Order: sequence, then structure tokens, then C-alpha cells
Amino acid sequence: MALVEVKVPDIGDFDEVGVIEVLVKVGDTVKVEQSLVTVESDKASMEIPSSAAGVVKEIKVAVGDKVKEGSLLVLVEAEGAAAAAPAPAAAAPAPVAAAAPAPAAEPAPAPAAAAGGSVTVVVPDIGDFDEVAVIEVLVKVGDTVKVEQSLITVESDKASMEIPSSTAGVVEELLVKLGDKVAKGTALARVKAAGGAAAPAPAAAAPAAAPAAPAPVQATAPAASPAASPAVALPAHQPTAPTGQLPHASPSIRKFARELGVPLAEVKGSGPKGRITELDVQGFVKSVMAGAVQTVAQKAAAPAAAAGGGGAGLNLLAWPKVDFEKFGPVERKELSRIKKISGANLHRNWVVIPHVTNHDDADITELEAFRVQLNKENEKAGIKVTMLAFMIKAAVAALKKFPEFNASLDGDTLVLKNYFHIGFAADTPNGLVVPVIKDADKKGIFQISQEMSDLAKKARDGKLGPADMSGGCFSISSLGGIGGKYFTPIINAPEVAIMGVCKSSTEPVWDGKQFVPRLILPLSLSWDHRVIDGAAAARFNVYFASLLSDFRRIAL
Ligand code: CAO
Repeated sequence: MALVEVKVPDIGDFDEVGVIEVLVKVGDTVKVEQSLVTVESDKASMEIPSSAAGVVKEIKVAVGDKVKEGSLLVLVEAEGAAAAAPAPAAAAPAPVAAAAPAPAAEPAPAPAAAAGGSVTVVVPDIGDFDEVAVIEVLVKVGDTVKVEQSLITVESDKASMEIPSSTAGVVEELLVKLGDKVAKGTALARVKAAGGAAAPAPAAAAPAAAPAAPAPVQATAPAASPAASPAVALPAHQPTAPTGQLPHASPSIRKFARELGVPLAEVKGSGPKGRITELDVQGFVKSVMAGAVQTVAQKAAAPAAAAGGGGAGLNLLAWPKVDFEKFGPVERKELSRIKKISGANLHRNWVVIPHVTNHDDADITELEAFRVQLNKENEKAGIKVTMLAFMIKAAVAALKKFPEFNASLDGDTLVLKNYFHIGFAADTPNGLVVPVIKDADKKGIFQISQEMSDLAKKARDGKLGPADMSGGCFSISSLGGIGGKYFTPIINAPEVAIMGVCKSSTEPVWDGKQFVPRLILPLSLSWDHRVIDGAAAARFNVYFASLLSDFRRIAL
């Protein structure tokens, strides 16, 4: 099966456009013409279709990347010879398919007719589209418009774009309305030219006032449309659950929303076919400010049901918006799927749970000698025992002795568990995951070592299923193979504690008569102060350390 490179086709005069959405993922089966990514300039957003049918093997762009004609988007394993046919050669840009976008990058005709100081603004060359629908009228009669100010938004199946005015002046008459179909040359509006003259716009760029002379459509535009009248009451926001689909909104509305930090996926559109208008975005902001609704992010940050529900927003400062490029070259890389999921969970846990971390040390001199001996004896069996397996057994014993550590909050009730499933943090190329050793109380060190090794491999191969990662009672995060002294592990809710372990090192320890070299393991226990008190945490740590110092105690 051929691997086909799908690249950005000719997208008109745009040098570079930003990727605002990746619409497929690795493993997806795509058809020819199926949209792969959405890109956006200041004037137009458009979907870039696949030139090949097959299975997506690799995605070469991420949200935030800048792309241009010829940029590699995805690698598709083509389905049979037929599917591979339309794919471009590796070096050649993908052909523009019939339905592919060709935004309004061509010169726009200047005033088609001038009558009594009035200029008729017409639709410029909008590329391959015969007809596009007017989905937004951004000005009204009486508005003063500048050259290049967007007058309407039009939309085809693949792209939406704003059509700018070629003339500065006052809008005398609108010649199109929502839903109309327009094409190159369609009259949009009559504008009484500023100063009474029918002078065509782009003074610098457009040649003379010759009616047929084109006015260039620039790549920069005003941020937001001026359509909203201040007199109009803002609609109360009805939040919608994000659907995972691209919200229906024009480029200027997207830009407007981005500037305000509004998650467009949560805004309900009141325009035709659910299109999000400027009023909708403003209504959303108003509702959030009034506390009438919460964004999904706010809900995630609000105290969970475990804390008794409700909970006000944190009322934090907005995230700093920095133009990093101003200070030096940068690259943008979208977070992996695992990072997005674990990040949201870690954030919630960090914000919701009152964490405290107790640090302690365990003397593992004898246990390490035993472990090394064990591995020597069992070299042929192929199972390597690491310190983590002993810690899992020690954790089970400590949970039995301190049952409130083997618990979860359910409102005001503590759910005490009579089973012992221990999670361990595993570092993978795509991010952190926490597979769980089930019923660790019923398993020996060898079995736990074997299961850990299998689960860690599955984790690195990205093959862990939900069942492998659910049901945990307590977690251990071991950085012992890497280094460090102590750290603050974040509790893996709904668990109430987590043990962080760093690298052991030989240290001088006073035995009452002299300093002797001992192997010391640094421990960092984070616990939920709503459930556990400091004294209990200190006792847990002391007991856990004592087990590792003399593993025979586990049998007591
Ligand atoms: N002190 C000193 N050496 C240690 C040690 C410790 N506490 N723990 C492990 N080691 C040694 C092992 O003995 C092994 O040495 P050899 O190769 O000489 O035998 C080496 O370090 C590597 O061990 P390992 O990491 O492969 O095995 P493990 O059982 O200790 O850990 C796993 C397995 C999957 C937990 C680990 O590979 C991992 O992913 N750790 C990272 C967890 C993490 O990211 N935590 C942070 C979460 S918060 O962001």
C-alpha cells in the first residue's frame, strides 16, 4: 500500500495561514475530498481536503502551526491503486480539487458604477466558486465604512470569507441580504464615497478610478464586525455542550472570540443554521460575567461533587497573552491526547484537593541487597524485580493499617475500600499514565513485577485500555530510575493519597556510635487534608519506611 503525502493545495494569495483545527486523527479512514484541517487567515477560514482515500498514518501539523501551499499535512496509506491515483507526488503540492477552497485573494473590482458620488461595491474574484451564500451582513445603511472593512461574510461548502469594501464612505443601500447567493461581480452595496467623490478605494494600491480597475483584497482586516447595535439587548446565553465539531462562525467572529477568550464550541449560535454571531459571543461573555453560566473550563476547576458541590469560580486573572515571537523564534506543538486528558485531571485535582506533602526517608540498605540477590538467583526466569514491587506490597500493608488512606470522598461520606488496587505512574513518550495492579494484596513480588513490566510496556505502546487504569486505591509515582530528592506528587482523585519516590543514595547515618554508609530512599507522601490529618500522614510515612527498612515486618 502506498503512503501518500497530502499537502496544502493552492490557497490563493495567502503566504501563510494558521491551522485552527485538525479534523482527523491517526487511524481514521478518510475519503478523497474529506476535510483534514481547517486553516484561517484574517479574512477567510477554509477546510483543506484530502487528495487521497485511505488510512491516516501520521499527522504532520498541529493547531497553531502556520502552513502554506505545499506544506505537508498528513501521510495517508492509500486504499488500493485507485485511491492512490489522485495523490500528489511527494514533492508536488496537492492539486486543488474541484471543491477545494480558493479564497478571495484575487484583486477585487473597484466600484463597478458611480452615480452621483455613490459607488457600487461588487463581489471581487472569489476563486473557483461559482456562487456562495451570504451568511452575514456586517454593516447597515447609514454606517460609515472604511476601505477594506468587511461588508458581508459569504460561505461555500469548504470556506467562509469576508468581502471588504473597496470604497470609504457611508452605506446608502444594501443590495444583498442573508441567504442570497452571490458570485463575482454581484453588486453588494451602494456607498456614498467619503468627500462626495466616487473615488475608488485603496488609494495607494488601486490604480485610478476606472470603474473596472480592481481593488486588492488585503490579508489584514478589522478584527470584529461592526454589526452589533448597542441598542440591541444581548441575548441571554444558552450554553451548549461542546460537540467536537467546528463551531459555525465567520473568521472575524472567531478572531473576536479568541481575543475575548471565549470558547466558541460552548456558544450557541442564533444565526441561520446555528451560526454564531457577534451578539452571541457578547451574550456569552455577559452571561459568564454575571455568573449565570460557567464555561466547561470553569466547571472543571470548580470544586467537585466530593467537596459538597456548588463552589464559586476561582475568579483568577486571565492567562497572560504574550506575543512570544516578539522576543525570539518559537515553535508551536499541540499537546498530545494523553497530555490533554491528564492535564485536565491533574489541574482539577490540584485545584480542588487541599494537598499537603510529608517527606521522609527509608533505609533500604538490606532490602536493596535482597533485591539484587533475588534478581541474581532468578536471572534465568527473566523477571526483574525493582524496588517499586516492594513498595507496592508496603503500600498494601500501610493501607491495611491506616484504612482512611484506602478511601474516597463521596460528598460528606468516606467510602472505605476493602480491596487493594495500587496504581503506578508510568512515563510514556506521549505523557503520563497510571496503570493499576489489581488485588495487590493477593499477589507476590514476582507476580507484581511481571504485571508491572507488562503494564509499563502496554503503556509505552499506547495500548492501555480503561480497565487497566481504573479502580485504583492509592498510587505510587517513582522517579527512582531517574533521579531527584523529593517532589510533590498530585493526588490521583478520587484517591486520597499518593506516594512519590525518588532515587536512593548512599548517605552517612549515625548509628549511635559512628557514621555508617546506608542506602536512603527519599519519600514524599501527598495527602488530602479533608480526609487525612498531618499526624496520620506522618505515621503512615514512618510505617511505610519501617517496612522498607525491614521487610520482615510486613508479615507481622
Ligand atoms: N532508587 C535508585 N534506583 C532505582 C530506584 C530508586 N528508587 N527505582 C528504580 N531504580 C533503578 C532500577 O533498579 C533500575 O536499575 P537497573 O537498570 O540498574 O536495574 C533503573 O532504576 C530503572 O528502573 P525502572 O524505572 O525501569 O523501573 P521501576 O520499576 O523503578 O519503574 C516505571 C517502572 C514504569 C514506574 C518507570 O519506568 C517510570 O515510568 N517512572 C516514571 C514515573 C513518573 O513519571 N512519575 C512522575 C509522575 S508526576 O509527573
